[in-house]
Amino acid sequence: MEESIIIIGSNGQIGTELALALRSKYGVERVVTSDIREPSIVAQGPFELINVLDKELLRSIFEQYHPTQVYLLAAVLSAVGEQNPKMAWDLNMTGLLNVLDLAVEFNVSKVFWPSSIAVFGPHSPKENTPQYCIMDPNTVYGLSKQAGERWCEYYFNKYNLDIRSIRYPGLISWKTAPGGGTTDYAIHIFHDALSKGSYDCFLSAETKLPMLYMEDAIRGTLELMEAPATNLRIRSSYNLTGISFTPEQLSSEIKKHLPSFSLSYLPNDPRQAIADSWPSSINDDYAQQDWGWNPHFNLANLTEEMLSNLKQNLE
Ligand code: AKB
Repeated sequence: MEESIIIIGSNGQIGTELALALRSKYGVERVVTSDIREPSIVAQGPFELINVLDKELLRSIFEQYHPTQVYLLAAVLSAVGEQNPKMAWDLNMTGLLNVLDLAVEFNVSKVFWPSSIAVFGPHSPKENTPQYCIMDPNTVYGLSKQAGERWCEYYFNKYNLDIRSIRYPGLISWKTAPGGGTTDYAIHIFHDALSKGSYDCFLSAETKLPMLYMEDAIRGTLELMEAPATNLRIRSSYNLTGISFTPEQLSSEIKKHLPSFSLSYLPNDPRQAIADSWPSSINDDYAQQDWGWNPHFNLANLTEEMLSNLKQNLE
C-alpha cells in the first residue's frame, strides 16, 4: 500500500526537519504538511492550513487524503505554556484527542505523537531516570504530556490504534528556531556565539539536562515508526536520550572552536525552576532493546556540526 502521510504542526522545530526526511523517504506528494500559518520557507509539496482544534476541518482533511500515517506535532512547549496554562492545556489535550478520534474513525495505520522529559517532576529520580518511576510534573506542558501518554496507551488498548511516541529531551538543531521551551538556551548559545561572541544564559552554570541532536531525533523517530509493532512494549511513550551536559560544559566545548567566546548567567529566570524539576540524564534501555536506538552525536560532534552549519547560514 502506498503511504499517505499528514504532519500536523509542520512549521515548527521538529516538523520542518521531519517533513524533509519523510518526503525524501516516501516522495514529496505523499507527505502533506500542515500548520495554522503558511510556512516561512515555502517547501515543495502539498500544504494545508489546519487548526488542530477545529475537528470538522481536520475531518475534511482526513477525508481528502485518507492518511496511513499521521504525525501530530502541534503543541505549546514548557516556557510558553506557563504564560497561558489554560490555552496550553487546551491545545495540547484537545488537539491530541481530536487526532486520536479521527485516526480511529479513518483507520489510520500509525500515529506519532511526541511526549517530553517534562513528564518527570521534582520527585522523579534525577540521574539515569528510568522509564517507570514517580512522575509528578509541575508545568502545564508536563501535565498535558503525561495525560497525553495515558490517552495514547488507552487508545492502543481500547481501539487497537497503533500509536508510537518518544519522550524527547531538549532538541538541538540549526535549520529552525526552537519554539519556546526550557532547553532552548542550547540553541541560542550557538547563534550568539557566532554573531556576538558571547551569550547570556537563562539557566545556571551547573544545570544539567538531557539533549539530543536533531539528526538523531529524526532518525530515531523514523526507526520507531518502522519498527515491527510486536517489538514495541511501550505505547505510552519511550524514554530517549543522546547526551547530557550543563551550560558550562557546552561553553567549554564552544571555546575549543571560538576561544574568545564568553558565557554569562542571567539570574531569576522562571525557566530555571522548570529545568530544576526535570531529569539530568535519562535511561533509554527500552528504546535500545525494542527498536535498536543508538545516538550518533555526542557533545563534541554536535558542537562542531552546529557551528559549521550556522556559520554557513550566516555567510
Ligand atoms: C522544552 O524545553 O519545553 C522542550 C522539551 C524538553 O520538551 N524542548
